[in-house]
Amino acid sequence: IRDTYRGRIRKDQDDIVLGGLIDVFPKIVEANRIIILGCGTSWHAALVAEYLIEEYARVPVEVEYASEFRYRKPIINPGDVVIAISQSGETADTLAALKMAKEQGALILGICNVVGSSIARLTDAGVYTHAGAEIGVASTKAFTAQVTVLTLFAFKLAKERGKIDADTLKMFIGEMLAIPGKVESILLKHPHIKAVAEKYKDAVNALYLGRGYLFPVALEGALKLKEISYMHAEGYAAGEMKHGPIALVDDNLPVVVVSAKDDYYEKVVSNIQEVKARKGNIIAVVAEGDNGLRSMADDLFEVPESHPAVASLLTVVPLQLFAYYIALMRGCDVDQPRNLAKSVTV
Ligand code: F1P
Repeated sequence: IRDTYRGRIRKDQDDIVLGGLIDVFPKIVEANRIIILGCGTSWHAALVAEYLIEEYARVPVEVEYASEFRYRKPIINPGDVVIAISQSGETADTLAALKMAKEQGALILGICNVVGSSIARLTDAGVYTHAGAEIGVASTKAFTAQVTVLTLFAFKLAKERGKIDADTLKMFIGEMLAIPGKVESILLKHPHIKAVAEKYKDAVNALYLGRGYLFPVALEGALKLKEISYMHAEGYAAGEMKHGPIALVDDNLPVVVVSAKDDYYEKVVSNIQEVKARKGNIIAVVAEGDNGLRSMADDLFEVPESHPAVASLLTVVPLQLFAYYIALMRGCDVDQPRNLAKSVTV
C-alpha cells in the first residue's frame, strides 16, 4: 500500500496526484456514468469503488463481471467512462469487455499491476497499482492495492467535482496514510488468527456477512477461503441473510461478520443475534475497543479504528490470513491452488 501511494499524495498532503490520468481527468469529471469491470477479486475491489464514488463524487457507477458484460448487449454511451481492474492485465474476459467498450466510444481506463500488460496497452489511460509481483495465484495484496488506487481516484474525483472540500480531502488523505501502519499491526496478530483458524479448519461450509463498504470484504473473505483452502464459503450482504442463507445456520456453521463503527453497526448487531439464536458460531471482525460485539462473538479479529470509507483495507487483512492458515492446516498449496491460473487468458 505504501508503494501504491508513492508519488501520488502531494508532499504537503493536500492533494492526490494520479499521473496517468492527468490528461483525461477533465473528461472523467464530466462523465455521465462510470462502469467498472473485473473478475474475481478485482470485481470485489470494483464494488468498493462503486460505494465510494457514488457516496463522495456522486457519479452513477455500475459494476459488472467482465465475463458477463462481454457476452450480453450492454448499453455503452460515448459519455461513459469504463474502468477495467485486473491484477495480471491479461484476463481474457476483461480484455474482451474493454475492447467492446472502446469500439462503442467510451473512454477506457485500466487499473493493472503488470506494467505493459495487454489491458494496460489497450486503455486510453490508467494507473498502475505497483503492488509488486504477486507470488500466490489468489490475489491478496493486489486487492488492497486496487482498493487503494480506487480510493485515491474516488476522493480525487469528489474534490474535482466540488463534492468535498479541501479540508475533507486532507482528512481522507490522513486516514489513508495511516493504513500501512495499521495493516502492520494486524499482521502482528497472526498467532491469534492462526489459533482461530485451528478451531474452524474442519468446517464444511462458512458464511461471510458484511454491509456497506464491508459487503465486498465479506465476498472477498469467502472467495479467499474457497480459492486456497477449498472450503465451501459464501459471502452475502448481511441484509440478505434473511432472504435465504439463514436456512444454513446451525451449530456447525462458522459465520464471519465483518463490522466497523459505521452507520450499519446496529443492523450488524441484530444479524449477529439472529445467527446466535440459531446456534451459529460468530467470528467477528471488529474495530479495536468495540466491546459491544466482544460479548456476542465466539471469536474476534480486531483491527484498528478508521474512517468507514477506508475500513475495507483493514478488515480484509485478517480474513486473508484466516484463509491462509486454514489452507495450510488442510494441507493445501496456498501459492498454487488446484484448477486456478494466475492469468486467466482463455
Ligand atoms: C482475476 C482473478 C483473480 C483470482 C485468480 C484468478 O485476475 O479472478 O481475482 O484471485 O487469480 O483471476 P486479474 O484480472 O485481477 O488478474
